[in-house]
Amino acid sequence: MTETNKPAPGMNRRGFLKAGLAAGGAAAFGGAAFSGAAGAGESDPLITEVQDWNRYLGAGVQAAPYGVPSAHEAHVVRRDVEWLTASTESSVNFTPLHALDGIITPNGLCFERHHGGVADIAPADHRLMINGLVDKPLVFTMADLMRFPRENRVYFLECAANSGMEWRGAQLNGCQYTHGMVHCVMYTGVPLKTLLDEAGIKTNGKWVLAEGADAAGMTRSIPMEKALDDCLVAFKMNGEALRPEQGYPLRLCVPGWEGNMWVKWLRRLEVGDEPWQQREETSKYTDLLANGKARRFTWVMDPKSVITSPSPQMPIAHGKGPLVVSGLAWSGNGRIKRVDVSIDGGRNWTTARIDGPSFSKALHRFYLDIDWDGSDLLLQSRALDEHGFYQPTKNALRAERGENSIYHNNSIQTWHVKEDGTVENVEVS
Ligand SMILES: Nc1nc2c(c(=O)[nH]1)N[C@H]1C(S)=C(S)[C@@H](COP(=O)(O)O)O[C@H]1N2
Ligand SMILES: [Mo]
Repeated sequence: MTETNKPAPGMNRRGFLKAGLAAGGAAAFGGAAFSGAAGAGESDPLITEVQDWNRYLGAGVQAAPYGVPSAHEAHVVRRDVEWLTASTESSVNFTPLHALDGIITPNGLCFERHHGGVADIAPADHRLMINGLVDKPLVFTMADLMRFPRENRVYFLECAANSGMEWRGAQLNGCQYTHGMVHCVMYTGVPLKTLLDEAGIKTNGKWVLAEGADAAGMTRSIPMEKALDDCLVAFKMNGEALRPEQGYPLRLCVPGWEGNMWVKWLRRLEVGDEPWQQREETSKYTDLLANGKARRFTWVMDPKSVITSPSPQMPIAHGKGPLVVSGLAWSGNGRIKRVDVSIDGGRNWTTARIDGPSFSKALHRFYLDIDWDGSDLLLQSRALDEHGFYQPTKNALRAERGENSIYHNNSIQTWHVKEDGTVENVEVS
């Protein structure tokens, strides 16, 4: 141990690790760690020579009136898979989960799923109509909506087709592609119940049809129980106006339920006595079973998790020694109670540490801090929610649902970490 990485009097272990890091303190981790910086005795020009950013003034305030990420983060972007869809207007791109931390998705990185492109609507031109089985049909302007009591809530949104390409076997090399049809933001909006109460639901009003103003005219039937429970008519995400891609100026939040129901550019809510059997709840977003019958109205997104780092786009670059294994877990039923991580393909499991806020129907961040010995790993995670529902293996899921499905794949994902630190998507079930 060199003089510099000896703990100062009163310094805790955490402070000691930090001090060791600053000094390139390999000693603290048996020599293998922190090989990026020059070792003791060598001189590091990044320390000994004055750098440009230290010599010259930087950009002034207002250089970027709406800030953008550092140019060094330019690789952290949404990405699409060209062969997946015939056009970009009815398509999807994916959240770069591998490069993010915590539980909130930055607005510019939330995956997009459109069926008819992004509608461009001036707030002054937007209307929300409530009609059907109500005492008093109503039309709200955005200005009207701003006068109702509002709430802030953090929710994940997952497309039912997330991980759909992985049903039959490992396909896409990166959690951005296998699991990136999920995002989690704080919404500000008016509870749907408040608006429905304003119109007055007739006693035979049992369903609500939500309709979008985009070229796709997305329409979905929502049972009244859910509409009156926790649905939100949102106009803000992470504090600022919804992004155009996310439904500006108004979208419906249907917490814990499949993303397709979260109608963007929300323009109409019709109250009815039965579901409307729209395209998106019959021909699409149903689950074709092995016997040829399809499950319908499979709304809740079951417990799921994925290790975001290491992962194919986030290989281990530092060799053996301390390794932060990190990932995300979520459940449409409520909070995540526990996440287990396996490094040997599901034979042995260790409970991971959940860090950060634990909100119902929101992403949860977990960590497992291990000492990697440099050997092959088969990394898996499995989530358990507060209602006792477990994330299944792929085989368990296929035994129940067959091989025809696309939607609602919440099975356990495996990453093969190789000795050189590269990572590949494999199936171990
Ligand atoms: N009006 C409208 N709403 C929509 C869609 C759409 O194409 N049009 N796509 C749905 C689907 S399939 C999903 S998964 C989510 C995606 O939301 P996002 O683009 O904010 O990620 O929006 C849903 N709401
Ligand atoms: Mo979706």
